[in-house]
Amino acid sequence: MALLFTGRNLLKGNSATVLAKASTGAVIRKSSWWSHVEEGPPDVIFGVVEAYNRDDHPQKVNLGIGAYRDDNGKPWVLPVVRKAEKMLQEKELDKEYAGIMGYETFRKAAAKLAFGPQGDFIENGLYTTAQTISGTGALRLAANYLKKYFPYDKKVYVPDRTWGNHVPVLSHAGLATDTYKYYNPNTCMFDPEGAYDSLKNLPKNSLVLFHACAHNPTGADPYPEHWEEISKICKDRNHFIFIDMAYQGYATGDLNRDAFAVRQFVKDGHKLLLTQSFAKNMGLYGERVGAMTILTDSKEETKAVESQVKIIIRPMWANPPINGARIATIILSTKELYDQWLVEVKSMADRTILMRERLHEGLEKEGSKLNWSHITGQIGMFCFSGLNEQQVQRLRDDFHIYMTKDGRISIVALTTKNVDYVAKAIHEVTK
Ligand code: IK2
Repeated sequence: MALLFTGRNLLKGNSATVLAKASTGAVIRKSSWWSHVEEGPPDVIFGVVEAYNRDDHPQKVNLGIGAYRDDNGKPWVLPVVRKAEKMLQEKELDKEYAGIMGYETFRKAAAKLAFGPQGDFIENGLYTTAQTISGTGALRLAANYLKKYFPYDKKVYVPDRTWGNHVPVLSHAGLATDTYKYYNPNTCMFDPEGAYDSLKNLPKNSLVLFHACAHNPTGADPYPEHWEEISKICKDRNHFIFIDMAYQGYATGDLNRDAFAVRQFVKDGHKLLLTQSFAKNMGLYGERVGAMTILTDSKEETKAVESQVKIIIRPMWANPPINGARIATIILSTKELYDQWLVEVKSMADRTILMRERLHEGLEKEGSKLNWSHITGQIGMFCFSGLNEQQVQRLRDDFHIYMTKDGRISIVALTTKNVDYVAKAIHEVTK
């Protein structure tokens, strides 16, 4: 087709679109459809991984991503997961779609795991659980549901310091966000008085997001007595509890202890919304296994809520992935596998706690005069070290040690082989 170029710029700057005229006289676009798209910043967490991968120094250490590593620094597939996979393979299951809400057995098992003895409402049908695309999918589904149906101000109060993806997930669904006081930068621990005060001063009927355990990024968890007080304040103010549990079992090594907050809220009569992830506690990261649960007041309400959850899921991912959910289900519902899983979850938590101790000892051995007690005082996969941006940059430039620039250390990336090197480097940049 002969083209007569007019060379006319339709838009200015780097959004130039040159129009061309075909011999028929019709005006067509000549330049790319996407010349106006500007490159965005890298993801704060995955961006660290990319920078680490580009570094070829033999002693490099990646303390950025929150994914468990064994003492050789290698990803660890839980032996119970391997066993479950073998059992599933022998069943020669089909690859049909799961229902929109996912597998019935998985949904019930996930809810039972979270609520334990506080889960009477499960047998009474006063809840609905959707199988989701891991914890992120659960959060996104929750956000879309709350945006549509939360009856009061559609603003989510998140802890001041929260997982870097919380606000993007919530705001992509159209929810406003704000913060409540959570972390004390002086002690590097949870700030109970600040949190109580903040929660008391939120408008009544606020929508409040909590991390159930192993707070990301701070590793600073409320103690049981703090949760009791938080629950009471939220009840008095009629706040809605939106609780994200991405690390059940991973914090203390005990699935029940880690679910304390969730169960305390239920015990106190909160009809909450819960998101769950099996990425960390079963090591099913890439399998994307998660759940979202909403508690209801009646079976009629359950029916209505579930129907609307389905309506939200259908145009998002239609049906959840089946493989990981089958693995999780067989582990949760087979005694032998479940018992093995408990031991393996605990071993991950124990190695994490040990690495905290070793890092702390290493800094003491180096002769650091700073107070590093928060390294062992915090819990879970991450330590919020208190290192500032310049120190983080020096660790990267001088020692090839990578972490997010807020100073978050993924403790599970430490091993008996690299922990002393990391301690020495941290001491050097904080002298
Ligand atoms: N909620 C919280 C609090 C999380 O920490 C995560 C996982 N984050 O892990 C990556 C990192 O911070 O390095 C999630 C939800 C959701 O995780 P997923 O979608 O993998 O289940």
